[in-house]
Amino acid sequence: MLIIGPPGSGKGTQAERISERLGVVAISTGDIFRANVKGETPLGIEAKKYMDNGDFVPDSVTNKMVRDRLLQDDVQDGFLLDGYPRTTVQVDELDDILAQAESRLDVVLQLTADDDELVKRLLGRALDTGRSDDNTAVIRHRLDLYHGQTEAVVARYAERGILTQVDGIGEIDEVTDRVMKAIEVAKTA
Ligand code: B4P
Repeated sequence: MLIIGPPGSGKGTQAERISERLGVVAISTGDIFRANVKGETPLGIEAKKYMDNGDFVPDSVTNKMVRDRLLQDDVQDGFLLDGYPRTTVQVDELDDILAQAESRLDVVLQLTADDDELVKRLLGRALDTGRSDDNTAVIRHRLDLYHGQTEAVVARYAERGILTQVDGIGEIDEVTDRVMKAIEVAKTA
């Protein structure tokens, strides 16, 4: 399954909980990039140039990283991708990877929240973690990219009839309850 949402909608937060409850591996492209930035690997040095400005890391780099990750043994029984695909080029790549693996997506979950709430949450996170991409100008840019590019990704999955929307506003536990119910309904559909 996939979890899609604007920055700050709770993707990473909910992905961790879904992963625990369903026993599926959660893969966050943002986390992989951040681990590489921290380790100062060649991938991290490349990704940092984009992440600090709130830009997407180029599709060529991101696609290769996801392809390599999805070939590993621990995802053969299923996975939850958090933060990928974010562009329609990435949707095409994922289609290709899944076709090769003779696999398919069961559920695409979209977490929704309004921009003002998202800015508030991310500025709150900046105080706790000091993430370099959590400042007002960069957050606004990340939101623009979501509306300009990732909403087209959401539309593609809606056309395929596998999109499930969940309201991301409310207490974290409350959102988790909604998410788990939505997955249950989608699985039996
Ligand atoms: P991500 O790591 O995906 O960052 P994000 O969009 O901010 O989401 P995250 O998962 O961290 O936050 P969440 O909403 O859970 O990406 C970072 C960067 O990596 C991108 O900008 C880009 O440069 C690059 N990148 C990643 N994937 C890419 C791709 N496919 N292609 C190209 N580039 C890519 O939570 C945010 C905060 O809200 C947390 O502090 C949390 O505690 C809080 N929160 C969560 N739920 C809440 C709730 N219900 N109420 C109140 N607060 C809540």
